[in-house]
Amino acid sequence: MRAGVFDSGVGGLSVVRSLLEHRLFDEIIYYGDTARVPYGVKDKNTIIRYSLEAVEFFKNFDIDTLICACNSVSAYAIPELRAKAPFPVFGVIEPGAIAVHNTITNKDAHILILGTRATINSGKYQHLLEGYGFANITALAPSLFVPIVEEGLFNGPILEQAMHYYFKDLAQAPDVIILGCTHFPLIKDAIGAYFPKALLIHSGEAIVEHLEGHLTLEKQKQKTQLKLFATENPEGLKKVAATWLGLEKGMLL
Ligand code: DGN
Repeated sequence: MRAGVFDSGVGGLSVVRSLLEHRLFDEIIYYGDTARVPYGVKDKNTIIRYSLEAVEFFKNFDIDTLICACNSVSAYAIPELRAKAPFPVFGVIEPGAIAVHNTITNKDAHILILGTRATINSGKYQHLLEGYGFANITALAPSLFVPIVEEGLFNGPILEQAMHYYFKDLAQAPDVIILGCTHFPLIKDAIGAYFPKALLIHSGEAIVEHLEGHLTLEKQKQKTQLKLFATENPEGLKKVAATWLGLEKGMLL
């Protein structure tokens, strides 16, 4: 099976990492819109327009399914993409909310959603979680985390200060944290150390579980082959992939 993975930039590689670990696909075609990142500060219509262009890109490949790794895309564009795409399309928000629903039985648990401004303003996570009966929800858009991750500062004083800046006014420590942005799984250890009692929900792991329930997938014996495309600076994307994914020889096509 061949999957397409779409993201606004390099961040979606955090989802690819989970897909590689679980060996769900023979091949993954990754398309990062690095020329127009970030999507998280753009409005709904722009995000939909850019995402439809990604569908056109993937029509050139014989993919069996498209995974939108980007939470901002998942927040706004899934119905439009499903209407236009000749392959099944999955976003990461619904799987993330389902993962909370399946794991947490206490409806009073304090759930902290972290995402881009677009994701948080869409209210999509909040709406789904409220539908599952959760009432104690806080949604935050810690925008500075994105450039901090892109600088490779996965721990240390700058990240510590940023976490303090965003988290210091929380009235209650969270029981669950949704890492609702492609970049945040890369700083999950630091966020987990800040809130040691919280359960962290990672989009990559949540989508793997969701896909296993929705597609007929057989665990591949061979390692997944990866093809990387970017709308700007594909070499930069390959470099980040080498660091984030720990790619072995022969995996990159
Ligand atoms: N990929 C985006 C997301 O998950 O919402 C984060 C990067 C961005 O476009 N701001």
